[in-house]
Order: sequence, then C-alpha cells, then structure tokens
Amino acid sequence: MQAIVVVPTYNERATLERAVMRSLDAVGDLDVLIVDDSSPDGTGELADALCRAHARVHVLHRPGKSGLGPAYRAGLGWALERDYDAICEMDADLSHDPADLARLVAALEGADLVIGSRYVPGGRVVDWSPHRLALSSGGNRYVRLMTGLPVADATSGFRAFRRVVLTEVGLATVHSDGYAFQLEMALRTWRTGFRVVEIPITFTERSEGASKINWRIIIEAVLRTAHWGLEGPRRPAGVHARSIAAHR
Ligand SMILES: Nc1nc2c(ncn2[C@@H]2O[C@H](COP(=O)(O)OP(=O)(O)OP(=O)(O)O)[C@@H](O)[C@H]2O)c(=O)[nH]1
Ligand SMILES: [Mg+2]
Repeated sequence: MQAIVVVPTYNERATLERAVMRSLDAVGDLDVLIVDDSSPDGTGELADALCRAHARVHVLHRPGKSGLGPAYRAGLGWALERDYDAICEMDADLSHDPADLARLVAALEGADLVIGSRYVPGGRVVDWSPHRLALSSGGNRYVRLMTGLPVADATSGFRAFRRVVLTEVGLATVHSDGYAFQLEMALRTWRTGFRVVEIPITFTERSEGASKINWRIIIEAVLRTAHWGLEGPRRPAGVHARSIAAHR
C-alpha cells in the first residue's frame, strides 16, 4: 500500500525535523507532506530544506494561518490528486510517536479509517494536566452522547484513511476549521458505512512550541457537534460496498 502522512504545521520548527525523520524510518516507502501556514518562526523554510534533502518529503505552503481544517483539506486533497492508497494524519509536535505510523497503516488491512486512540485499553496520555485531560475525555463523551458515534477518541489527530473514504465522504464540503474537522471526518466516515477501528497509542504532551487550542476552536466543536447530532442519523448506512470491494 503506497502511504503518505500529512503533517500540518504552524510554528513547529523545534520538532518538525525529528517528526519527519522518524516518520520516514517508521514505514518503508512512506511519503511525508508538510502543510505550513506561513509560520513566522521559519517552519516553512525548514520544510523546504527537508524537501530538498529527501525525495519523499513534500511541502505545501499556504498564505496564512487559517486553521487545522483548511490545512488538512488542502493536504488530503493534494494526496488524492496522487496515487496514495493509505493517507495518514499526524501532529508535528511529537505528541504522536511517528513509529506508530507502521501500526496505523497495517491496521488499514481490516478497516477504512484507523484512529490512534488514547481512550481504548492500552492507550495513554502522558504529562497532561487533569484539566486538559477532562476537557478531552469530556469532549469525547459529549460527541458520543450527541451523535451516537461509537468511537472513544474522535478528536484524535493521529489516523489513517483508505483513499476511498476521502473520495466518498465529500472532503470539499467539510467546513470545520479547528479540531471539529477531526470529529466531522470521523462522523461522516462512520455514517457513510465505512469501518472505523481504534488502536491504542500513547499521546505525550508537547515539550516544545505552543499549543494552538483556543476557546473559538472549542466552541466551534461544541456547536457543530450539537448540529450534527440534531441532523442525524445515529446509525451507519451499513457496511459500505466500495470499502468491501477495496478490501478484496
Ligand atoms: N497548517 C496549520 N497547522 C496547524 C494549525 N493549527 C494547528 N496546526 C498544527 O496541527 C497540529 C496540532 O496542533 P496542536 O497545537 O499541537 O494541537 P493539540 O495537539 O490539540 O494541542 P496541544 O496538546 O496543546 O499541543 C500541530 O502540528 C500544529 O502545528 C493551522 O492553523 N494551520
Ligand atoms: Mg499538540
């Protein structure tokens, strides 16, 4: 399976090179696409240098910071224009261990979306404050309650999609900007009838750089989730015929 990992960056100069090099080491023929929103700290220039040094590293420069959702829409769209079968997402701050990419891609053998999950048995969060943990696990409980999505960690940004999922769920009509993007993608994937599987990961609080989470992002996720819950359905469409065909 030809795989790529899309890595959105905004001011991640301190960790980007390690994240990219460990990704290349993790999976044999993996490509990496960095999507940088003109980070003022020089992340984009570092991405260009990595691109020049490594044939499997690619860069997409965007004119300004417009949120995680638009960055991923551009990056996932870039991957769809090329021949990748497995399209992954990963943060650049080393909260996700790039070595886990191998398990994410391998698990696509039996799934259409694989989510690296902090909240299934074996999953862990290291060095988060009780307040941050409560926000994340409470947010996930709220999503399950409102939408019926049977996923323990729907906000996780460490995942792998089969190509067919991204072509079928209507990427261009996903309008969430912040972390709601991850929720919307998981929900659309499940509602369309694709197979969603979680595998345990250890998530480690970033030790360098600054978090981009803010109240606007949290409020967007709360309001959009309520809207999706009201809009329904609370059940999947059934096993997706195209996903079975792709699996054979
Ligand atoms: N291109 C782009 N990347 C972004 C944007 N916002 C966040 N990112 C990247 O998305 C990834 C996740 O963002 P983080 O700030 O680490 O969010 P988080 O992991 O939920 O929060 P922390 O645990 O506090 O770090 C990181 O690689 C960020 O650099 C954005 O507006 N544009
Ligand atoms: Mg982070």
